[in-house]
Amino acid sequence: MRPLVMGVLNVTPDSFSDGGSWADPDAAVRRGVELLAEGADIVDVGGESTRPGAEPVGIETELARVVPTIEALVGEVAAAGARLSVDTRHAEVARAAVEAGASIVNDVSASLEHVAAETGAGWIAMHMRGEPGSMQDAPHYDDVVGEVLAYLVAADRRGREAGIGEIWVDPGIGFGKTFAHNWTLLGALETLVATGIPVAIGASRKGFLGAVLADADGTEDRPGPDDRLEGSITTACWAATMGAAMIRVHDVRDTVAALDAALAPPVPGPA
Ligand code: PMM
Repeated sequence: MRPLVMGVLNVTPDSFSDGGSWADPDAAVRRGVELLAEGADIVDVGGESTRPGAEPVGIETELARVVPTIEALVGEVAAAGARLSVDTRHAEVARAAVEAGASIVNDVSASLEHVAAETGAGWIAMHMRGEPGSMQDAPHYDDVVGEVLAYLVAADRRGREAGIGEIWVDPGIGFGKTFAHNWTLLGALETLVATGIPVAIGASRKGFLGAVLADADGTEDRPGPDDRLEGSITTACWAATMGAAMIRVHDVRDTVAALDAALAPPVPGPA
């Protein structure tokens, strides 16, 4: 079965890939509608960039970005049979977003289980080492797969104890991880899937793909976030084949088409 495709909608001036593109509310809503038309199952609305080195924004700013966007999209999303999630680390923002119509808290801090439990929303618990401002300063693990797995299994347990009915775990590609950590985690995705907890994954347009694509075309020029489509699609298809149940992407139309091709059932050879 094809995993759910979550389309990224960052209502921020500074996210690493689409920052600034949809910062004005009308543009954000138009982009949300576009993501639905491209086949997104979930539209993930974020009002604070978590790119490496990002400065936190105030709660009021985050609320002012996220809530009107969600309110404006609720009808369209329902009509498309899709859902809205809020990408936040802050309880107040998560609560207000669910009140406005989001039904999933996409929590890169894996600390908002009580908000999800109170509001009846689903919860995505993502692994991050440190804070966005400093997380890429020499992250170290003795056993990256074992440590991320243990963290996510513990988060799932906390979520169930809090009474959440829908829990996802996400290894947090790029969040306090080196190039090697990211590839090791992707390579070991099956181990995480084997826990039986639904796995979400977001590798779309991230920096570790730029490094590989530069080698692949031999130019050694690192493509910017908007030119990492091949890597984004390849990792999405890999993750789906390994059993991930949700893939978070910027390029929804291309990813959906590639996933459908990658997961097509085997058919007898040409007649
Ligand atoms: N990555 C980003 C933001 N939110 N949420 C989840 N669950 N998983 C991710 O990998 C993830 C996320 C960073 O990407 P962006 O700046 O393009 O939103």
